[in-house]
Amino acid sequence: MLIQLKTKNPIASSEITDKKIYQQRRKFLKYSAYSLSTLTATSFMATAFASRTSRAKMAKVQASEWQVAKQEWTSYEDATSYNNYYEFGLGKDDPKANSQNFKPSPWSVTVEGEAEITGTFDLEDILSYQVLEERVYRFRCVEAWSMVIPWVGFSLAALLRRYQPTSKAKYVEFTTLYDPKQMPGQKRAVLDWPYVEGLRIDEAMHPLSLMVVGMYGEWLPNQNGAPLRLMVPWKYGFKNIKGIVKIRFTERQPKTTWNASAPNEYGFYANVNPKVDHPRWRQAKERRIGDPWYASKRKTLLFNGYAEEVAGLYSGMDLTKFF
Ligand SMILES: Nc1nc2c(c(=O)[nH]1)N[C@H]1C(S)=C(S)[C@@H](COP(=O)(O)O)O[C@H]1N2
Ligand SMILES: [Mo]
Repeated sequence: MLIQLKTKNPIASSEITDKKIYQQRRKFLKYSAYSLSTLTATSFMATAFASRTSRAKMAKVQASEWQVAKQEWTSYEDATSYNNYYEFGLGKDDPKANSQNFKPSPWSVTVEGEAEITGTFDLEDILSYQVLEERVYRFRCVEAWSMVIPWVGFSLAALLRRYQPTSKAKYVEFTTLYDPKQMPGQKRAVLDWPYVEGLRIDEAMHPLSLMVVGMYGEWLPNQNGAPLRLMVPWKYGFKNIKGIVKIRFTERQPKTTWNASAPNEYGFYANVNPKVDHPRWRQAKERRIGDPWYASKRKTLLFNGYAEEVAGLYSGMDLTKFF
């Protein structure tokens, strides 16, 4: 696939760095006739997901590329059954169990705030302008577990630019659907619903920031945030808001849900940093979901391994203070 190089060292191939992503992607865009990256979202839909349940068709398109480091990816089963999505319950297996009747389509997204173009747009319309690609990213939850997941999505920057943010747009805020009938977890006040997350505009515009609509070559399962969720791979998992219905450009830093609920535990930035412990546990190591019970924990990497690409966003900031 576009995001993986065939390296001699099979371990290296498991930790797909972004330089490789860029190099490989560039190559791929030039030479490939079959990649997702050459398809618009609508044709991706049409070819791969004529039926929402069809993984097989997608697998055919990608089979050869998928072999490379497949054994290093978190299994589809783990990634879709060990979830955090409090709208569907607090247990790791609640989101899958309780989201089966959730309706991810039709879906629309409202764009508000400091932008020339605002309004409510059908997701299908949004997707018709975007090029889907697959990106294999490390994913690190603040709870000290991690996964490696092949997401399918499109550049967040490309999406945001279409609305022409004004010079006052310093931040972007994202909001999850509020619908307690469909999302039973919202009947309990465990968080201040709806779930809100946000990024500084330059973080949002960074080429690694991805709007996700699929994983493992199929549409997002409901428990993983269908039909639209964020993936910012150098930040803790809770930044990656699911079920997005609103995007708002703001001048002020958005009030984000986890930060508001426990400001000393969950920062607005939430950049993965092995040296900044959570007040209740250490962050230096992580448990990779799927590793055997006897495997030792893995070292957590600064910016989740994406420091080369993103450290510049935070030059001059005290990363222990702005956590
Ligand atoms: N709306 C919403 N988005 C959310 C959450 C949530 O509870 N509600 N949980 C977050 C957390 S803590 C994590 S670790 C990731 C989990 O994503 P996954 O289940 O796809 O692995 O989603 C994030 N996005
Ligand atoms: Mo998380």
